[in-house]
Amino acid sequence: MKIAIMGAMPEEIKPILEKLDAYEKVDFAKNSYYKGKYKSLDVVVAYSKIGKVFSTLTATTMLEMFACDILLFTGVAGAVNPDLKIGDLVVATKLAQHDLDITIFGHPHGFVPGGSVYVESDPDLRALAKIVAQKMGVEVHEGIIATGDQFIASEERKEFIAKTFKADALEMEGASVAVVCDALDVPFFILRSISDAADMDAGFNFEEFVESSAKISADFLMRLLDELIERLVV
Ligand code: OS5
Repeated sequence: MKIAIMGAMPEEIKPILEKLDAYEKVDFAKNSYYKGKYKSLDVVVAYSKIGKVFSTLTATTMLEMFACDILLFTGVAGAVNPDLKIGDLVVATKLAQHDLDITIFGHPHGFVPGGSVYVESDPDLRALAKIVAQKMGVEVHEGIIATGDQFIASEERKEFIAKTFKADALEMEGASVAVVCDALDVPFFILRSISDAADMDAGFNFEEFVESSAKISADFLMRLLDELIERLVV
């Protein structure tokens, strides 16, 4: 069993790499992949760089070239749901591309023929996350994540995304990773910790909280990995 662990930025995978027992760096397609061991598990860790194109390339590489069996994504997100505060954890139930728009042909936002507006994440991994949250005594929210190639710092755009996709959080990579995993039939899990509220303060808040929120997400992901190992061994 080989697990892919992905982030988009260095900050998002740094706390993961620090917890690996050993790893080697393999360069491919202008990116670095860290092949290593975490306890009994083989893992491949990488940050893709920002956005849907780079995250698609990295997810595909991890599944096809490194032959990973499960993909786990960790990182930060902007809050859409006003109940979500900085540092809160959000597990994606399903993901959509908020900037995919061929509505002029009568299709809904986020839809292209042959695809679907939403891609659902793996229910078993979500259930495991609930067990981990309970054991840790932390609250983990489940919700819809909207993805697009834009850093959102506007109430107007945020409202559009909230209304159109019923999104709870937004970011720039999750839905593209979801499309890749769904197409290749690989179970995936997308976890984000809130770094900002996608509003006019988002730029400042993001810079202030990216590191701490990225660590909250990465630390939870490692606990999920521990739980996965227990279940795979027993
Ligand atoms: O990966 C991008 C999406 N992430 C989630 C997120 C988000 N997405 C959209 N809207 C929001 N309000 C969001 N809040 C959180 C975070 C990330 C956002 S883009 C951040 C770019 C930051 C940056 N720019 N330059 N550097 C960092 C330094 C640098 C310079 C050269 C090469 C590499 C890094």
